[in-house]
Amino acid sequence: MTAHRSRREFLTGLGGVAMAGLAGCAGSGIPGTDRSVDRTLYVGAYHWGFVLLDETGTEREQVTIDVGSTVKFVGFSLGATEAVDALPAEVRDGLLGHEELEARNDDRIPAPSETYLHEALEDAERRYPNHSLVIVPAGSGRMGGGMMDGGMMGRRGLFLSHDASEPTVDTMTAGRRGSYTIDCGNFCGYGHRYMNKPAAITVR
Ligand SMILES: [Cu+2]
Repeated sequence: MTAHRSRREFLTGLGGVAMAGLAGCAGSGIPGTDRSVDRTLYVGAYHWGFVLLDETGTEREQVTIDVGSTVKFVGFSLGATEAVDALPAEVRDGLLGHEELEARNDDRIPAPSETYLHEALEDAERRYPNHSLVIVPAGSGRMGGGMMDGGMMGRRGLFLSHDASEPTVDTMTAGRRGSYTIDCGNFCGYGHRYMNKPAAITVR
């Protein structure tokens, strides 16, 4: 298998936005710590949030990286069993189960007026099973809460399929200091607009 890994500046460019085209390449090999990069960060997506883990499998609310350093992002849907199985064991062990994730939703996301949050969740998992990973400057917001189909700056980020057989890996350089939010760029149902991790990455 050819390891066609993409490298690009991240956290630079138009208006300070961020990564990434659809070029994140599945198939770039074992998603473990890579000595050719400064950091490896693991980002798991679920309806409706992200978990961010470092190289030790510790979940982090916030990670600080040095400007100019190279970061490998390993993205995956928590529902993609094969992709999760391909993660390093310590990262897999650091992941939360479905019930814990749903409890987080209950804390963070208001129920829709017409139904229960759980019903909205099941509906979304069935009808809009996929997410994507986008990194945007913190506080930039999303126009209208929807970044589907191009969305803001025309970037959809790394696509995270619910049935991916391996994680989606992309390596980037942190080109600009600032605070960045992890966001979902693929419409994923009722809670999509709550699916973000504000100011999760600081480039110093
Ligand atoms: Cu999503």
